[in-house]
Amino acid sequence: MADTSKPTTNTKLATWVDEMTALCKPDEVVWADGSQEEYDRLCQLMVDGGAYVRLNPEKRPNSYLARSHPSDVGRVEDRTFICSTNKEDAGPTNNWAPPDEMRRTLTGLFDGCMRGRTMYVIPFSMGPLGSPIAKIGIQITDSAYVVTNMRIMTRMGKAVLDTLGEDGFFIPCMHSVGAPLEPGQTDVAWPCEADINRKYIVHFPQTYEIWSYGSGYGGNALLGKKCLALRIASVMARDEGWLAEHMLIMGLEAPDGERTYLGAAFPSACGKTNLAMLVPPDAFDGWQVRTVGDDIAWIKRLPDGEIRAINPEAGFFGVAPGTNEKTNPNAMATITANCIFTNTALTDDGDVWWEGMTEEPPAHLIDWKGLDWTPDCGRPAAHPNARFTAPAHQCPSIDPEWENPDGVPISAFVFGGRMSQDMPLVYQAFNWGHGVYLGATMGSEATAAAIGQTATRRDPMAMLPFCGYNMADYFTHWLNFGRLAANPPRIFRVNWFRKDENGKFIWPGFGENMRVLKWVVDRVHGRGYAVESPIGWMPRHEDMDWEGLDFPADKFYELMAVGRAAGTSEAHAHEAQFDKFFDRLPKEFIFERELLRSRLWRSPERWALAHEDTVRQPVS
Ligand code: TSX
Ligand code: MN
Repeated sequence: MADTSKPTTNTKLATWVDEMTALCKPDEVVWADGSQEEYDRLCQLMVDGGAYVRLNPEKRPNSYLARSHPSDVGRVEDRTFICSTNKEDAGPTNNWAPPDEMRRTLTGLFDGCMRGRTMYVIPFSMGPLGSPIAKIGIQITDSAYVVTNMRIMTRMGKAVLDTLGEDGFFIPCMHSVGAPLEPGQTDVAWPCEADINRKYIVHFPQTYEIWSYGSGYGGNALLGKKCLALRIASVMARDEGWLAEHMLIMGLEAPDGERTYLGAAFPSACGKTNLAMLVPPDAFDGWQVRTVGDDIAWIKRLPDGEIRAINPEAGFFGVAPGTNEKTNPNAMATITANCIFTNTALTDDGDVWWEGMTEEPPAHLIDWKGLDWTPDCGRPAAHPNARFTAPAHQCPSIDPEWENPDGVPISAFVFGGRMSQDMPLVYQAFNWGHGVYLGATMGSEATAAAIGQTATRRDPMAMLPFCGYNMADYFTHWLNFGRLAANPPRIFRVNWFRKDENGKFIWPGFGENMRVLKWVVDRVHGRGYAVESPIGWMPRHEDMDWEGLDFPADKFYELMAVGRAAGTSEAHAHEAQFDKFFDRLPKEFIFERELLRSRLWRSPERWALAHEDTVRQPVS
């Protein structure tokens, strides 16, 4: 007999939901249909519960401010686990626990965890519905915050069940805030597990399963994003021969209409969303930047060897602080309506505010904790990790191809970091293997809070917190992926953050980064000039387009210089970085490191890139 109490004919799904209902013991089960009516109703529920504030519809139509519990404000990396049978398959950079032991722990935690609450079943698609690259997930959650955010961040609801059909495959994603209610117990605005050691973000890579307990925030709770689209998808990608990457996807359209797409990976605090939505300088009349995605790329190699990518998401979950009309006008336009803001401040006229939004802060605000705030009070008004959840289609720079089920063709990968010294503005890898090495050794300076000093933190391909298996195997997978590509994407390193001897940024960044991207595009199409250096192909001053910007050659070479000593110590740091992977590290990486050392060995301490005799090299 067909089970008419469920809006699905998928027996696996129906059985799983029954099992999870029996385990979690909710008061009620609701299948999310993804409708506007449902969204409005759940937002109202959150308003009534005290976690959402409806913003002034004149200022921010159909938008809400959510305030989380002050302890539940970000991803909990220490509590994130990869539970493969063998510890070595999770690798030295992931937390591992034995899967059977973890299953026992989780079963104990989830037993009765939704008492007094509603269990929502959320069918969602990562990627355009029915795309050959897309994957379907089903999230079970007891959080209406999750349902409403997932409706913006994914294709969610009834249509997904239709696509799933009777025997379609889905990734089960279990989530609970971990705060059951006793009969008669009154709820709090933002329920979550207070004890950090009882929070769990767990991935079972062999069965493609996600279990998240105790947190209601961001990547801990919106399981389609980091948990599915990166950690589990990276494992599926390894198993199926594709790539799931922590990359923005952007298209660069030349005045003649030629469009070049690239994927770019940056660690946090490098302005990835700003780059994805970049507005070119006035002098680049006729050039357009088109946004496909700002965070995640799923990249496939077609049978003919062509490389194509989709953005698996349907929205942006962007960091709000620092976003303004200068740093990212397209983001500001994207968030004018239909958004959820989490942990920003609230203005007296019912709008949102965060540090860096305006030059002058308002005279009075309600801060992210709900307290009165004035500019002199000594506390930030918004949490530094405050977010906007915004529909991607509202972005003025969204690419017309962004929902193409076959994705967009990828011509280049860009790896970046935040380096104040020694790392040039841009250079190109010699070949695929060298490029993978550049991605694997990328790093960013972070201030170690305890000592207030900056140290380079290596974050290979910006995937350190997001790779669901051993990173050494991940490097091998990357090397193999390019070998079978018909025309492997060219690989580049960039650094917008070099400082001069006075500690000032040398490069203006933001829109001016278009000049770097134009050189990248020219190189990809075999028409950009570059000279060979020990670390890769580099543009000379005359190889870049300086129209509309006074950036003299000596300043440029200060920005581009790398010396023998710095390069050699960098190579030494790579050795230390890769130590922990010992036997699984691809041997190509040893060769790349020794080649780098050899190239540096007899090179000048500081390259004179402007030298008259330098040979022009138009081959990419
Ligand atoms: O996002 C950034 N990008 C990429 C933009 C497309 N940021 C912000 C990083 C924090 C998230 C940058 N900050 C960039 C950049 O290219 N560059 C810098 C450093 C910088 C900051 C300010 C100025 C110049 C460089 N200049 C003035 O403020 C006048
Ligand atoms: Mn990210």
